[in-house]
Amino acid sequence: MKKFPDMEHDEPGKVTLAPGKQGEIVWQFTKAGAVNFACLMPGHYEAGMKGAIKVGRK
Ligand SMILES: [Cu+2]
Repeated sequence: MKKFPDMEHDEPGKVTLAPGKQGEIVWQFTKAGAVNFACLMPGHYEAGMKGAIKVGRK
């Protein structure tokens, strides 16, 4: 995923937090499969702020 330094995180599926703070987002998955996620702050993806979620079938 490419970086978007000026991106604002005002969408419900995204959040931007100050260091040490906590927040919450809710993602609802409607299909089975793999979902990759990552931080879009410059350099964070490269530093490992990324992950994957495996969504199983009901
Ligand atoms: Cu980050």
